[in-house]
Amino acid sequence: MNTFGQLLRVTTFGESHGPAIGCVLDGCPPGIAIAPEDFIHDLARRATGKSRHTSARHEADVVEILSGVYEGITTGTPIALLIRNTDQRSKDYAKIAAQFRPGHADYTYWQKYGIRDPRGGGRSSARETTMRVAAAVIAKKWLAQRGVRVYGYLAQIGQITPNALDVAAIETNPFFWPDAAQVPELEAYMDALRKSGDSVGAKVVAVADGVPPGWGEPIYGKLDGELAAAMMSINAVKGVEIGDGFASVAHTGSQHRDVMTPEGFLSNHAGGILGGISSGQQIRVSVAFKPTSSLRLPVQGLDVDGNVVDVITTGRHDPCVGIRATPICEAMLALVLMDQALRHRAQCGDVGEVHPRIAGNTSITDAKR
Ligand code: EPS
Repeated sequence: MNTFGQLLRVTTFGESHGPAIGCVLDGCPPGIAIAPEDFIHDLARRATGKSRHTSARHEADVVEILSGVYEGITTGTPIALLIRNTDQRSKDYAKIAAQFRPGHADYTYWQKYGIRDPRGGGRSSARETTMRVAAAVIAKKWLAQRGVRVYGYLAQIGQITPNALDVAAIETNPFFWPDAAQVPELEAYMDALRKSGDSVGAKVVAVADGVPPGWGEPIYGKLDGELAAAMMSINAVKGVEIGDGFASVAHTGSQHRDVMTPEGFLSNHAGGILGGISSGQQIRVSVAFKPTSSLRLPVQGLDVDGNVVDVITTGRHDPCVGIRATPICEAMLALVLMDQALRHRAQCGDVGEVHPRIAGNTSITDAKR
């Protein structure tokens, strides 16, 4: 399955070392201004080779708009985007072409299909996430026109957590870290980790401000359910939480409920979603990334014939895939929100329109925002 979404349908294609990667965004409304330059900022935020803390592969990630845009405006027809791969080094994968990297999708792809493209991980490579970010540039633009702002930050690397949540700091460092004072500590940690040849996990938080109440379809199209599936579809993701997530287990009901006042909600344990529908509060999704499985540290493993072998991965791998994942989580949040907004509009009327049975405007947001 390489497609997700209902009214806004995203299909991606391509392999890490194939000639190109691409996507088709179907169902996008007409009238959105889109130029090739619009993709540059977010694609660069996600790209490899931007700091010593990520993979050294250098891809230009130039977007070609193949269809769906006329004179710089979306026409309502399928939008096809293409990015040519230019910096593949497939010989790095020659040794492991017939081996399974422990912790990697090599093994399950082989078991399922009996064939796999081993070059750069083929379809299982994080290279594919480029196209999600590209597609979401359009979604973010559409959402912004409706007052919705999507952003994210890194909330943990290994054992290190932010001491502060300073939104202004996020884009000032290569980690998307919300506390600038901790950047030297992160750099020292990542330098030592990279030299050791090991990798580490991370947590990303993606948020959306300005989402009106009403987006999300109970029961099988819940906003939180679709966000969980969308985040889980990102490479290396092992956990997703909405709002307080697993911490809610230790709460009592009286602690956890978000009290409503005429001035707004007094807390946001729910992460902006009640019963699968947006409440008008900030949407907050946390995403757990496992440590990169491609390591140059040798490990005992198996080859495709069942022989015990020493597996050593060469190539240009990220010591922490989570570092580049903030724009990817933002992208999935934006694409799911836009799809849900279009579905809400289809069933209930215009975005932001108040249902006629609702007396006055009772919608409230976070009191403390
Ligand atoms: C990746 C392995 C590396 C990364 C790649 C993701 O590929 P290669 O060995 O070919 O350099 O560079 O990331 C990207 C190219 C990208 O654009 O994100 C993997 O195994 O997931």
